[in-house]
Amino acid sequence: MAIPSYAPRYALARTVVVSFSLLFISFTLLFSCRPPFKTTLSKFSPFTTSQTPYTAAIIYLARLSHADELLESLASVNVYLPLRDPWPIILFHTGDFDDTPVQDDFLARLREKIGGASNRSDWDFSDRVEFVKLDWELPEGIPHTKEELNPVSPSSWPGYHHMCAFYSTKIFFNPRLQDVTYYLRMDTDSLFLEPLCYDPFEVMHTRQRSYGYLGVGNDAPIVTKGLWRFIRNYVDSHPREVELQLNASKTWKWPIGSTNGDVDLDDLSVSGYYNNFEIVKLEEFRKPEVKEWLYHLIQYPEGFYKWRWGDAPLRWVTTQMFFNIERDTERLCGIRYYHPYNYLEHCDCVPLHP
Ligand SMILES: Nc1nc2c(ncn2[C@@H]2O[C@H](COP(=O)(O)OP(=O)(O)OP(=O)(O)O)[C@@H](O)[C@H]2O)c(=O)[nH]1
Ligand SMILES: [Mg+2]
Repeated sequence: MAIPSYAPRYALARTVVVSFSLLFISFTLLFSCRPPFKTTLSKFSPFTTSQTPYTAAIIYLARLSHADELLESLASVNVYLPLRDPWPIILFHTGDFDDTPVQDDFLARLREKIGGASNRSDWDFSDRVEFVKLDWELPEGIPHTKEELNPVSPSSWPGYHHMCAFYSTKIFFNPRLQDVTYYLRMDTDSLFLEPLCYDPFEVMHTRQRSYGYLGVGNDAPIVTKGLWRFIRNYVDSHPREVELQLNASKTWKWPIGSTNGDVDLDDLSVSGYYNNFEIVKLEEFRKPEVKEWLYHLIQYPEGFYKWRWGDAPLRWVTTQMFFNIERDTERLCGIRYYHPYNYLEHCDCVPLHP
């Protein structure tokens, strides 16, 4: 008779054990497969930005006379730059690549150099190359001969000066880049030396950066004459938009001794990014306050065409004036890169999603 008397208690115990087991399994499944809501948000929110669409391009300012070094540089892009998508490679030029036979010959040489299709893309690397012509004209308001203008760097006048004006200001408004989110600039004498362990566009996009760079140097006072005063005047006339930002910046330094006249500003160099490699989020440089500054620069053509103000210091000044350097800029580590006269401190390559 023990059996009947124990049966209900056993059934009760079994129900309790089964219920607890089911409850335990449900909780285990719930928490192991789907983390709590808060965890889900914090764990995945950094990547949600990389889900928003973006477009990118690799750009060069090219010269037929430097075709050999350009081919070397392109070959290094093909081999060492891992990109999520086969973004276009835009070769801006000023007419020397305009004829179809010239373009065809260059592309044939490129194919010969890199040996056919890239191993990372369905597209042949050379199919991604585009030629885009720029019309460079000397601006109004300055003499159009070297003798009258007397530039500080006559041997490179006017080509190099056009280049500085182009990369400092006009590039952001070039029609071909209108729908491009990020460009990566290379110069014909820029080279990647080893494979990179991440896609730099993905890093910029995921971390919501506006400017990516490798290092900072400076331009000699011989080619920055008048620039410090030009900056000072602009900042003085924009106390809220620009001066506050500069004062808050940990990286911006006004020249010491300049306010009491102890130092001649024209004897002082201006810092500059080594922007022969850079990644730019174009829309950030098209904001009204940045545009106003860039327009102010264009309105003073002597800056570029007589004093040869460079795009490197002007990129530094522009980002300092309008960006929060810690939040908006990215030092892109781990890129083994060569460009003449640049001394880059190495920092390790860390994959974006280790
Ligand atoms: N079409 C064209 N391109 C130019 C001219 N001058 C420079 N460039 C290009 O602009 C980019 C920067 O020029 P670089 O001469 O390399 O300038 P840099 O790096 O400041 O100077 P270096 O230290 O001599 O390399 C390169 O891709 C050049 O090919 C020019 O007169 N015409
Ligand atoms: Mg160069």
